[in-house]
Amino acid sequence: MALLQALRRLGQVAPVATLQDWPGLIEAYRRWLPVSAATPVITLREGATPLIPAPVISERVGRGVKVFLKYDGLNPTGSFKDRGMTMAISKAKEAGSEAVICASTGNTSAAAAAYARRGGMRAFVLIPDGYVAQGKLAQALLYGAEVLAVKGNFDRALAIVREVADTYPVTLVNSLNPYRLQGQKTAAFEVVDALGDAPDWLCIPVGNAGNISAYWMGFNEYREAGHSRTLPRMMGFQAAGAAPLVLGHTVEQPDTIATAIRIGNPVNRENALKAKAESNGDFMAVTDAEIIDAYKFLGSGEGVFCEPASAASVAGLLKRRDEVPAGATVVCVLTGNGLKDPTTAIEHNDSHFHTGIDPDLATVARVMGF
Ligand code: AN7
Repeated sequence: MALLQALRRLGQVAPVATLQDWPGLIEAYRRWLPVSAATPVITLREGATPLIPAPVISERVGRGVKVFLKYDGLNPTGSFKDRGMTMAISKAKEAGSEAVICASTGNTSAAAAAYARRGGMRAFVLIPDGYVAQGKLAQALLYGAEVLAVKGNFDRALAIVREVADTYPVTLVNSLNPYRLQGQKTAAFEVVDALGDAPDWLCIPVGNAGNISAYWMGFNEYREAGHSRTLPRMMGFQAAGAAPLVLGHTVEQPDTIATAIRIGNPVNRENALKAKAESNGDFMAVTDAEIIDAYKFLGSGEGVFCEPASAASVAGLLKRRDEVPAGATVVCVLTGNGLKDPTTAIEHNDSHFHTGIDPDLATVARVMGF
């Protein structure tokens, strides 16, 4: 850093922002957020994630459509949940809370644990026993959460958590907590800041429907302030086995390989329906096979490793590619990092994995095809 600063003073290096200059999203977007001088900002420098051009997916959609990936898997705990959690935990700390609780399909628990511990608070997380990807469980444990694996799905765990937070001195940090969506709306700000306007379509995976609601809030606030001229169509994609917003009713036994969105009774249903109606958007289901195809294509075609739930946004775009206007700009939100779920990656890929190779040149060259 010192060398870089010296070179800059000499005019040898352009004064571009470095990641070290990024203060985290609360400071970066302070005037858009319900914080004050009295709010202790608990941050891991989340946000400022890259908007990555996706030339191979763009080619597949065709007709001059430009596709970008909002890679929120590069947040400090590897998912978009950090955006909401820096806000929820900072506000809980401001209110004097000593413990937080959430139900989670995995990513919320990792983010809640990291931010709560950083804020000196206890974190209780309820997860559906056996249905949380390995990396997420590892994170919650390593960050020092108290993990309760319940014999039921996410919806059941959330119902219990709501009652606990109503009864005991613990702050709920699921997306029912309004500060979560406030933090998450900053992703829409970043997309507009990067593109110079809103995209034509925003494709996003939908589980509990907090993120689609937060993006819609962010796009609207930015447009009202004159930072963009337009608003995107909000295109929400659910896994076929967990698609309450597509079916129009709660799913009692949600089931999908994309465990992050294995949710049958989304709490932000009304906000999501509003986003859909106001944006002339749509909800659609994508099958597990379509999710896995998009997941593999993102990795081997674009060099981007996301978790299965995130790939639902790209699976959905590919499914509806004929409806995208020629020359349109599309942003697909990649909500979580692929490293969260190594098991699915190892089980679902088209690579050649040669095992038990004798350690000599002749064998290696032969296996390589020389
Ligand atoms: C990677 O962690 O609900 O529609 O408990 O982890 O805002 O719920 C995760 C959700 C998409 C869906 N992609 O977002 C949890 C949890 C990933 C996710 C979603 C989740 P919402």
